[in-house]
Amino acid sequence: MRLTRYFLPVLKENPAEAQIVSHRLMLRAGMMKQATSGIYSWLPLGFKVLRKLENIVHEEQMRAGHHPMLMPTLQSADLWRESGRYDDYGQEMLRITDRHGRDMLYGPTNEELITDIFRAHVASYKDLPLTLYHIQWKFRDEIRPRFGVMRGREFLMKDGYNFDLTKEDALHAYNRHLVSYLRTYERMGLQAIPMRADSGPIGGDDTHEFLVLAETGESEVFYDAEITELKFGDREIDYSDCAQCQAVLEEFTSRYARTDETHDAALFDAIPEDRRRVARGIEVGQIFYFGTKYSEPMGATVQGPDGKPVPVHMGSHGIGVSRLVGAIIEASHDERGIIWPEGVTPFHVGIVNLKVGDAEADAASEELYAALTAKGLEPLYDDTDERAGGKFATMDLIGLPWRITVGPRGLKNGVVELTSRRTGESEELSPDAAVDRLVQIYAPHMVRGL
Ligand code: 5CA
Repeated sequence: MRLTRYFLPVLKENPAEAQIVSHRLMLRAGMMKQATSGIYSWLPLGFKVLRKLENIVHEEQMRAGHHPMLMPTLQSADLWRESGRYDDYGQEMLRITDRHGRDMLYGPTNEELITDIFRAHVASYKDLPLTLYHIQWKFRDEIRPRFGVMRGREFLMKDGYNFDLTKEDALHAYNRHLVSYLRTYERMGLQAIPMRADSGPIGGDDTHEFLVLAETGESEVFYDAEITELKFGDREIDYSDCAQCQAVLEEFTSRYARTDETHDAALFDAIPEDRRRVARGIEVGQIFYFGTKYSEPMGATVQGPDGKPVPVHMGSHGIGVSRLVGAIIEASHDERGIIWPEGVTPFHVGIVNLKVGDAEADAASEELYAALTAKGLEPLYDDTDERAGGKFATMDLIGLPWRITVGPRGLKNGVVELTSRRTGESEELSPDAAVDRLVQIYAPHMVRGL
């Protein structure tokens, strides 16, 4: 992409309405614009990040054996009357009446809709286990939408639903989700800690929230400092192996880590004092096992091995995809702007041409652009005639992890400059070597998605 052709409406001033850094930086970097309270338009740069996150989620869900699909945003109230949640959900649910006077709603979550699909098409235990998921916009009429995409009213969620014959099988699905979520967040450059939580309107007793530690987080969290040393890394996992998944769950949840909703002071105080931490966190996901809470009232049964109908055991599993954009920025920025982790950056590298109009600098920039593109990388080429300082400030603000600076002086010696946004360190090397280096850096981060 060439900056002269792109739509990147960066703001010079800090928008007054933004109270936290991610909100401020998303507005300043031209990633989004508020449409109305808690509802945002995603501008091209923000949309690219959102799609990157979706693609990582898809890859990790499919790796775990879960099937992508797409359900609508609008649902009929009838299904929610069957589960008994239509009245329970209260004012957070946006209720709509169509022209025929039928009650509709904008889905805040999809347990009912997916259970309806399941009961229509699955009749035998032989078709289990089954996990279906989608990434779709949700609406919750939050009483206090705030912090930009962090607490929106309309927001993008990955929600997955497992159907199993027994509680044991459903708990394996729970564990599988926990493992796949650990991998997902790490690929996004985040440490998200599973914490025992409260299940709220979704229901059930088994539930973990995934929290990214950040001062601006809305949840108060209590944990054993040892937990922050755990890393999933690139270890192999066989998702069909119950013992392996269970071992990961135990590894990542055996130390104390709870949100304020389930905090137990006595258990917490049993941890050695120097390891006790009280902090704040951003909830970027939650997994639930709720047994037959929906399958029973909605008649989602399968024929068991003995020929008798049994209600299926279910769970649901959510990732706050749009919230993650904010969470990543909260976890990775400095006073100059965003610092995207390689796995989610909207462009892989910025090319800054210091002297647009200079034949050699133009040619070298164009060649770099073509070479990077040929290797499957996406450069953002600043081909504007702004002064160098302004170009650097924009690149720093939008946070691409790498920048190549092309100028007549370096080109005389056959070099360009490769700069890391994170460390600020620069290195002079030939354009070819710069391309090779970037190919190497990004090899583990290439995302295909669906
Ligand atoms: N049906 C279940 C799992 S699919 C469910 O709805 N879970 S949830 O309520 O925990 O939501 C899943 C994730 O969506 C949360 O962990 C959070 O990251 C994100 N989320 C929830 N509410 C909002 C909101 N108002 N704005 C942005 N993200 C939100």
